[in-house]
Amino acid sequence: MDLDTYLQSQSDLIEKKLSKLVPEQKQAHGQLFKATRYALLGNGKRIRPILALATAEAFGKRPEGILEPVCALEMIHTYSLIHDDLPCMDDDNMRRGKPTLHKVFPEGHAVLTGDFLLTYAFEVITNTACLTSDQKVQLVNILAKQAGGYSGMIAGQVLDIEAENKPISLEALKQIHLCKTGALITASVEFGGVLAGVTEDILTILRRFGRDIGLAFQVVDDILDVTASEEKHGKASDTINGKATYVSLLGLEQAKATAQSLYRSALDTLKPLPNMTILEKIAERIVSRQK
Ligand code: GRG
Repeated sequence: MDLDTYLQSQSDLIEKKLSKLVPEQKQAHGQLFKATRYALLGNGKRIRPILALATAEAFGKRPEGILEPVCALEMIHTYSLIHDDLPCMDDDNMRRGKPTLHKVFPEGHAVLTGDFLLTYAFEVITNTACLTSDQKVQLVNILAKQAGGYSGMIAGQVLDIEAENKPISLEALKQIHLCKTGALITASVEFGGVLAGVTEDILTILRRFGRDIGLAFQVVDDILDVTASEEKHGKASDTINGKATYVSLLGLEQAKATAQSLYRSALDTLKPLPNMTILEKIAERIVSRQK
């Protein structure tokens, strides 16, 4: 199967499961599910759950039965986008090619939809029938840590806000990117490993791979910020928001070289493991993508 067909088929599985987890007909909660479906369904690349499924599959675990926990990654990611777009943060008008949630629903609903997705993600993991209690605890721990506040996504967001409109070193920007974007991508690869029941040694390798592709993902996002149109990228430019990027610090060519170097490092990390073709191809797509 070629990569595009693979990505589409995994994305379809994820979309279907997300829709089932937040069903349309559930009307007992005011507009909560309607707002959640607006933000969650359609148009996302689903790279985090796809990475988790691909990692699990590389170790022989089929997607059936593990779709719920990988959807939890997409829920956390979508909550972060909703909150990041709010007037008190980036104040963005467009996300995933359509108006941001707070432009369509009241701002309070957008806050609460993000809160709902954050907490529901953990409920979904702990409700998954085919996981052992041990696996559930591991997944909850990974997600809490990587989405959380001392070295994860929230920490990255705080550092990002504090760095706005200030000169910043490349090392400091790398730290922000690793936390803000890299942490959840690392969690996705770790999820795949835990779901397939790999050893701690393999998890360590996967974590290193996740860190490289997570950083590469954000460096490419910085590149697309200046090279892709808003229509293609689906959101406004970070440069306009007064944020430093790899391109603003290094220039376009050097930023591209950095993404390539992270890609090569990610492939080197996987070398000791067999059957890594699909992860290698996804890593390549992360650095060559156009949106
Ligand atoms: C919790 C408020 C709060 C923020 C956390 C991750 C984050 C910090 C904010 C999201 C905003 C952002 C632009 C983060 C950088 C990561 C990134 C490139 C997000 C976009 O991810 P894609 O490209 O988006 O996977 P799709 O729409 O395809 O899912």
